[in-house]
Amino acid sequence: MLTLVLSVGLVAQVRVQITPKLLPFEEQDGLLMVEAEHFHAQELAETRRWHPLPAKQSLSGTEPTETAPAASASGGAYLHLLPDTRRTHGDKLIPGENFSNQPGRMAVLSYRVRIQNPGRYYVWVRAYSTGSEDNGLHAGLNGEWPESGQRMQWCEGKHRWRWESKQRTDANHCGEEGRICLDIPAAGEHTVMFSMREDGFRFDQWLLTKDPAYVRPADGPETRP
Ligand SMILES: [Ca+2]
Ligand SMILES: [Ca+2]
Repeated sequence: MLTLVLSVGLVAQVRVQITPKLLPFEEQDGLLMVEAEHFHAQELAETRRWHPLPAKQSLSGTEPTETAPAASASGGAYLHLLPDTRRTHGDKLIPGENFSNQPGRMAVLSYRVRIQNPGRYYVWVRAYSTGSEDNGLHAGLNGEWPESGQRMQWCEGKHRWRWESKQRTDANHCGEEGRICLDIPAAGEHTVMFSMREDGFRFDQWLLTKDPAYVRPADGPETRP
């Protein structure tokens, strides 16, 4: 295992682990940061699938031409949930096809983690959104999808990578801070999971922190796909 210490935005220093994805990612000092493209399993991906970009394989019929998000993504790669058939609010919303308000039903990613310090972890995700229909995601743990992991939402920072931890609610469709969290019951190995809410989602990294006052790292540069 190789551990690098990188400077991320305004945050002093964050540990980033480069680990073979079949081995668990290890939490240290209440923090764990993982590249989205380092998942170990993808399930329920018949209708929508996470494609690592830049992709080596051909994505016939759905191959995107965009390169700018990849250039500014951490690790030079990210996941794009394709195909994206609901690009604007005017495109038809089809639950179970281009939208899933229910977590754990479509395009489910799994990541093995090893936790030393159990308890409540706040979930942050680095995403790149260009509109209003590519900015929703669900988080879960060990095959369960608690209310506190549902409906992650991005409204600000379009056309750039942005860390966010907001939950869409009836009161605020752009999301409320401090609500997205997973309660890890015991030390040891667990599986952190993410699933589709909206197709077209671009997913670069995620992190868990025990700090409820975690300061959001700076946005990436504005780029256009
Ligand atoms: Ca979409
Ligand atoms: Ca990445």
